[in-house]
Amino acid sequence: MDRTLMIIKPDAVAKHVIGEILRLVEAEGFVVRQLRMTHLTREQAEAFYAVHRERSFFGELVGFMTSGAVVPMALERVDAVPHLRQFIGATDSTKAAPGTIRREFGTDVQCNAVHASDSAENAANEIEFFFGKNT
Ligand code: FUP
Repeated sequence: MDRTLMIIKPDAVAKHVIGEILRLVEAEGFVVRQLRMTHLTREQAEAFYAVHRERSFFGELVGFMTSGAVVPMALERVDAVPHLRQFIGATDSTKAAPGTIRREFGTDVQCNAVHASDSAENAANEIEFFFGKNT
């Protein structure tokens, strides 16, 4: 079994679809190992997305991710990282495949409902970011 980190972003929290997203993720075979609700500070959002610091959209991304509560969770499944990436769909919700989480619940490239780790190494770091070591 592998673990990955998913975040339900402020747009999806504001749409009251936390439960719907969790239902779909659990039905897909993911087991929720850690979960909490938090409101990121600017410093936390900048640190989480530090790899994008030089990108033109960084300021807007940080503004969006701090605009409301988020729900990070550690999910476990066989092939968790690639499977969840496939299941959430492309970054831009308007281009994500029908049936994916981002297509169903997001609106565009910024308000795309969820984040999912893109590698096993990032998954471990991102789970530690929200839940500490030894999770
Ligand atoms: P992803 O791994 O699919 O979340 O996408 P990226 O790592 O490329 O981007 C991280 C986040 O930056 C996306 F979830 C949304 C945001 N973003 C924008 O707001 N504008 C862009 O043009 C690209 C990404």
